[in-house]
Formats: sequence, C-alpha cells, structure tokens
Amino acid sequence: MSLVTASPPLDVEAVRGDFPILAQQVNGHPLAYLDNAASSQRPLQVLEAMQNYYTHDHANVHRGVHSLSHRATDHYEAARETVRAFVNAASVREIIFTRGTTEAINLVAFSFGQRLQAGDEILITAMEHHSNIVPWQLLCERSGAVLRVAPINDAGELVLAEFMALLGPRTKLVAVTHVSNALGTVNPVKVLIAAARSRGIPVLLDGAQAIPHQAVDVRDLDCDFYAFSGHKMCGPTGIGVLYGREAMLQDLPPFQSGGDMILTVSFKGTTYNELPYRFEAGTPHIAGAIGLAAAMNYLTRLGLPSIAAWEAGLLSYATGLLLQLPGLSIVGTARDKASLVSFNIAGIHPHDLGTILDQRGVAIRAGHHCAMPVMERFGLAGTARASFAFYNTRGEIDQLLDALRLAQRMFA
Ligand code: C6P
Repeated sequence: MSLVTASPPLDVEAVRGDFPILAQQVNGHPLAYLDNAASSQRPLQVLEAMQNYYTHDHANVHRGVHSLSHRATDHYEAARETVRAFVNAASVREIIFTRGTTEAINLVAFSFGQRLQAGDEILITAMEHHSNIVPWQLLCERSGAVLRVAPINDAGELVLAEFMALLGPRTKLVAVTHVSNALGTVNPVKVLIAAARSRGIPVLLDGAQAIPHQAVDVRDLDCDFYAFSGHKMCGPTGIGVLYGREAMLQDLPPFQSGGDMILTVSFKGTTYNELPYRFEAGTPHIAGAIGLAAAMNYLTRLGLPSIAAWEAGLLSYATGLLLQLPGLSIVGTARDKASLVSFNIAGIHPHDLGTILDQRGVAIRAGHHCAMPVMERFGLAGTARASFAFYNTRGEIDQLLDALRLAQRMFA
C-alpha cells in the first residue's frame, strides 16, 4: 500500500483497548494475532451494535407492519447507506448484501454468466484466490466459454503486457483480485480497468484483501463489480457485499430466488423486485449488515490513510527482520504490497512453523491459502503467512521473529 504521510498517526495502544480478544495468553504467551488476512478481529463497537440490535430491535425486514419490523428495516437500510458511502457508490441500489466475497463472485458468475456463449472468454490472473477461479471454471463448463489466465512474474506481479495481449474481441469479462491474499501484491487495477473499459469489457474486482487496508472508491476505480467480505474488515462473518454498477445490474437476471426478490408471484408467472432486492432472496443477515456498518464507521473514524500508513510501517519492519533469518525466503516481493508476508524457511514445512509459532502465542496461516495456482507457479506446497492489521505492533513482530528462531533451533 502506498504510504500517506499526511495522515495522523494511530494511537495503537488505545485502539487495542477496543479489541479485548487481543489481550489474552495463548499457550502461556501473549497472543500475537497475525492471521488477519484469513479473518480480522472485531472491536467492541461492532459487537455492541449487533447486541443492541438483537436486544431491542430484531424482527424480519421489509415484511412487517409492526414497529420492530420497521425498526429492523430502518437499521438494515441504514447499513446499506453506510456501505454505499464507504465505497462511494452512486446509489444504494448498487449495494447487494451477500454472505461474503465468495457468494458475491458466484452471483456475478451465475447472473452475468447467462450472457456468455461458447467461445467467449473470461480473463483472470495467475494470482487469484480459488473464489475468483472456480466460479468461472464452472461457468465455462456450463457455457462453453474459455478461461484465460494472465501470468505473474517471479516477484508475484502481474505481467502487464501479457494481460493486455489477452484482452481481445472475445473477452466478455475481466475478473481480477485487487490485492493477492497469498503474495500481498497490489494490482494496478486502475490501469487494468481503463484498458478493459476502453474495449467495452466489464471488470469485476475481488476486493477481499484490499478493502480492510485502503480507501476504496468504486466510482474512481470505474469498475463494474466490487466484491468483499465483512469478516476481514472487523465486521461479522456471514456478511459481505457485491457492489454492481446500476446500469449493469439492471439487465442481469436474478441469482437465488424466493422471498423478498419478487414483486408478484402467481402460477402464471413471477415478476422481480427492484434493485438491490432482486439479488437478495430470503431473510438477510440483518445483524451482520448492522455489524458491518459499525465496522465501516469504526475504520472511517480511525482513518483509512492512518491505517494504511501504520500497516506500511509494520510491513517494512517485518520484511527487514524476516530477511535477517538464514534460509528464509519471501514469496511475493512486488513493489506495491499489502501488509502481509508469505515466506518459507529452508528445511521446515510451513505447517510445522505454524504449529511451533502457536506454541509461542503467534497465530499465522500456513498452507496454500486457497490459492493453489500461486503455489504451483512458485513450485511450492505452501507458505507461512503473517498478515497484519492496524492493531498489530512491532512487539508482536519481534515475538514472531523469536518464535521463528526457536523453530530454526528445533530443526537444526
Ligand atoms: N481468503 C485467506 O486466508 P470469503 O471466504 O468469501 O470471505 O473470502 C474469500 C476470498 C476471496 N478472495 C480473496 C482475495 C481472499 O483472500 C478470500 C479469503 C482467506 O486468505 C481465507 S481462504
């Protein structure tokens, strides 16, 4: 992430006070939670928003004539407006609540995918998470479309010239991750979007790993779809968002079907609801949307530029220290990186590293990170991955280093 120097510094000790879960011992050591790319933690403000809702206001939304249902509906729709403002969408009609990034991408693959025919092409990159690969593979099986994959170089950066060369008359959609979860690479998405749009090709961005770390403005990006999850940005699990450009969503057929997505149902035929409800079948995760809005308000209060600046400091501190360890190699050395480090230590399996680190209170992820093609590209079974949030400290990175040194002594 690029460092924004003008942003006020975070008071990280005060921020940590909002996250009681961080103040615990694990296996006799202070917890150093460095698995934020898998799922972040939630501040009290998010927990309280959800508890208040369930304590005072819960009922089903969009259905009831009674006061609690009205209140629940108001909270749910206010959450949608918070999301709209957070990503600077033009209208709440463009904000669809989903279960997460995965469901958001599946929605596009299903609904937009109905336009595709045999021989059409979908362009992705070699650094995608499985959630931005498999839905397209299934779509290709259904439609006869072809999946094209733009390669990455040894630093884990997209090879731009190859990406551009793959944009052709048959390309019907570009689906690219904003930030790679396995490598940390921040893609030059504005360049990619401009190139695709100049050829009339819609673009979906997988924003799961970007939106917790930097301000996202979908109008400035000029993307057609932007998918993300609540649980990686201090919100609840089971809630996420698909932003879709209204002109694009307007023409798409529904995804799931049932209650709330219809206007009328009869055995002669069914008419569908307006946006965004047409894409929200069934009772939604009301408390999840409320918690997500509280998380967005929390991040906005801290300031996304301040968060980005703190995390950039953590990334360079961690990178410098890790490189001092003999036999350690970093996988993913892009010039523009988010606050995570994937690495291997010669002679130690990443899962063993993960287990030993846990014994010292350090939580990291080890394995293929649901990005097996990335591992294949680098000829690896997996990596160890430390991923940082704004509430992490340099002290926790020192604790990671100490635990890694211990692992090296154990395997010496
Ligand atoms: N990556 C990780 O440890 P869901 O599960 O729907 O909230 O998010 C899926 C997803 C999609 N795209 C990217 C870039 C992601 O990183 C993820 C989730 C986690 O890296 C869990 S596999």
